[in-house]
Amino acid sequence: MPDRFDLPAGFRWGVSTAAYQIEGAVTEDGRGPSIWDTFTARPGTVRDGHTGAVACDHYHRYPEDIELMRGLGLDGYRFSIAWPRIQPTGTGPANPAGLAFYDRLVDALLDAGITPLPTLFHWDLPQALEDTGGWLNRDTAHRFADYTTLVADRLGDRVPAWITLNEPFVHMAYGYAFGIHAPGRALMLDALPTAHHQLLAHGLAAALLAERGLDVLIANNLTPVRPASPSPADLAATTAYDALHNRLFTDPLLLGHYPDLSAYGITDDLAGTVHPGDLDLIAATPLTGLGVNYYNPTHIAAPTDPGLPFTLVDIPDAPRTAFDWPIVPEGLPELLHTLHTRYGPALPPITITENGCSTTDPLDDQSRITYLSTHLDALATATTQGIDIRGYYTWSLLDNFEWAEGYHQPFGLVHVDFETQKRTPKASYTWYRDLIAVHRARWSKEGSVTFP
Ligand code: PNW
Repeated sequence: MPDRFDLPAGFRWGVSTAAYQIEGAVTEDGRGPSIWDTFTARPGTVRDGHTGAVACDHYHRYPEDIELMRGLGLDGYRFSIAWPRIQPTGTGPANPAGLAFYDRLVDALLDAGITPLPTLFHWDLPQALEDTGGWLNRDTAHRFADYTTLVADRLGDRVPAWITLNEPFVHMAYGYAFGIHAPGRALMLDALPTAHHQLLAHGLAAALLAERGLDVLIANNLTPVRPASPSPADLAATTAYDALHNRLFTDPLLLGHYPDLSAYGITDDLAGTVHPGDLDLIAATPLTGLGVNYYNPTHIAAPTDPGLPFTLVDIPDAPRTAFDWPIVPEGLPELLHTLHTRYGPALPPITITENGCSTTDPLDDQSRITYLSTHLDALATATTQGIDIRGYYTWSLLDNFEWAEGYHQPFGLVHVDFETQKRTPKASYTWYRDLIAVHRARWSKEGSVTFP
């Protein structure tokens, strides 16, 4: 069986973070309010009333955090740019202090030999744009294009590859359909236009990035979808869920059309939202790579309530993370095979842009090491079966603000004491550092081949 040391030569190792989860400094240097500032201020939204107001104070401590990254020997760092730092109200000229922060960050990363991989939108929409409808409003896609121009013009000389959106499915589902994330809307299937407007934003931004000679990716949280039983009703429900979670956000990019949601009993479809020419625009700029955020598979059964054409059910017998998410490493190659089969030559090279777990382990986080090593071994089986996988960015460098869970789900290779802001590398940090070094030595012509 291939294992993680068999991942290909040139494979890129990284870590991922997102602005609202680590930066803090939410009122500094002219940053405007985002929907997450508004949402976390509302009682009952986030566990124990936690907010990202301070988070890991990365805005001030980024040099220390880059030293931690340098210590890992990373190839790349995936972070996100806070739109409300660049345009405090989501429109108009750039806030110079906001651009300057990311300028410093990028230069410090390059000095450390780490390639910056920014995500333009990781859920922290400027509140002023939410006030005009957020992603329900088609105009937000055009505002995103303006924002992209401002950032790409400033950083594009040093940043080769860009991720447009993080997990548009989760933003639609949690933010607009169920209301458990900002902006806290509970529209159920009426949230569907936010899918199209996010994809339109991707298409507009992708063209602007490509015009500047920059590589374009998107980070989708894709899940292998399995029927709870072989019954026709469970199978039909599985196909419906797969269409809504996976294909809705990938078919338009790679095939140029939406899945036919009405065929799966999703009646509130996108007619009226999709204008002539939109699908051409969304698919026009080829993706340089597809970012895949993988956490776990999803098991689906026939619907039990009339609102949705499926029910999510537990995965029996799987071990669980501290978040109670099932641990199923073989779901990762299963997902990649499905993509390979479904999209064929239209599938661009894949980068795993997130994978990781929360654990309640102390600094000796053996359960995280087991999670990461088993997923990387599973990933290696996919690369040896002809799937082009270019890199792996673990979620996350630091324990951080885990959205509705506040600071209760530590995902970091590095422990953060949120009272003192002291960073302490966990056992998984040392393990990841050694893995990267051994993998690199194995594949470099000069290096000696050693296996632990
Ligand atoms: C991702 N789910 O979110 C996000 O991109 C990160 O910001 C986040 O910290 C990380 O995963 C860990 O949660 C997800 O329920 C949120 O399937 C929810 C799900 C998946 C990903």
